[in-house]
Amino acid sequence: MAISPEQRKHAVVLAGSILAVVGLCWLMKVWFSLPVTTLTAGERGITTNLPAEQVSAAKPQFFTLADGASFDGQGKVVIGEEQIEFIRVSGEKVDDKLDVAKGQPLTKGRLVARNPNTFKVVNRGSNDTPIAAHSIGAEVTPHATLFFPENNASFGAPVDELFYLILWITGIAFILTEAFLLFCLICFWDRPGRVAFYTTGHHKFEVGATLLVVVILVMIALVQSEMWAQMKEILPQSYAGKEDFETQEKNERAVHVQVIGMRFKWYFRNPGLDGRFGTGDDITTPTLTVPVGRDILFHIRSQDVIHSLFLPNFRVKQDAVPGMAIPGWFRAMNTGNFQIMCAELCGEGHTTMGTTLYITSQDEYRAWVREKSAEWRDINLGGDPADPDYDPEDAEARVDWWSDQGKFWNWWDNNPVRVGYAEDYVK
Ligand SMILES: [Cu+2]
Repeated sequence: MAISPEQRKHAVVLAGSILAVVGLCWLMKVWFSLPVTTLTAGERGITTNLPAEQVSAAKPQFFTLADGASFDGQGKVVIGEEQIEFIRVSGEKVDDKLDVAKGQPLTKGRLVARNPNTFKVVNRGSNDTPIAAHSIGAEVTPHATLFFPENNASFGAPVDELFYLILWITGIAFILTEAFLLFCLICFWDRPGRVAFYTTGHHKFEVGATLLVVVILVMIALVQSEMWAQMKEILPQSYAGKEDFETQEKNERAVHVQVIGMRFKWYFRNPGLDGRFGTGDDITTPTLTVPVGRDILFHIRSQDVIHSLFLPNFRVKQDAVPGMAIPGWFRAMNTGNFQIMCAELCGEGHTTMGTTLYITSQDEYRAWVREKSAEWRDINLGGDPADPDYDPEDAEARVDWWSDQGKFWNWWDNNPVRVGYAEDYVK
């Protein structure tokens, strides 16, 4: 079969179009995989790579950073009276166009430094000074692979496989259709003497293409059904209110936490040493601390609008819907510090809803609960006046802080929802 010069030209243009689209995809890939470290400032403070032990040693916050937090660009953060010193371990200069680098107060806004800027806290003043637990968060590493942050969930691998399967199918379809579009644009544009070709389409081709799409969608639905059941329907059992903490630990029960989404914060509650939610020894935190290698059961409620708890490293994204207590679970494979975000546009502060998930060893977790639960019992009571360290002002601040925080949990406890989408909801 002889190939006319016209056909050869068309073949070259088609090949060129495919290459052009593949090239654009590659550029997008490079662009989106640029790692970025985000230091979050404002009410919720600054995210650094403070080691987890130091963070969990920090007492719960009872002042916000909005008053007086500043970053002088030399690596110092001032919170009230307290100075926290940072050193930049590596990386280029932080963008000095940002207010924060000029030493202006960090009230709102973000300092974004490109990797490999790593900050290390070298001095955080007195260890006894209560610091916003998530103001000074730990390192939140992007852990980026091509498209995903590193998977750390026991059920994560098939989720990623499904994503890549869909990406391959849609990617190939995208490249072929875009290349064909480019090809048509170039080869069939207006030329002297050329007459437009009138077509009403190709019926068999259309039926075939539609059937192909149906087959692909049904296949994806079948492939993912088991995974969906495992992630969303088969939940670990809760022993909150049935066994105390030590018994639950001995029996390796699922760790049950409650989550409140509100504009614009997440709050997490651990039932504490009595293993029962809604009592004085509950641990309330703006960050989430849970152990590695155990089932983590959570219930999410929203106090206002729809939020979505997003744990990118755990392939968990669960809406918080007003009027519902929605359960979910995951099991971490490795310890580390990970990002928590809100994945539902919930208002002007939506992007500031980020916080940190600490996955600790089981022993560290037990020590953390024992210590924090006792501390929280103290906070609820304003401390023990017999304690040599007892400071009335501190006690007042604690109680104030608690009454501020406690109202969210009072709201939770006093407005039980009867309908989650699972039957096992326990208060
Ligand atoms: Cu939100």
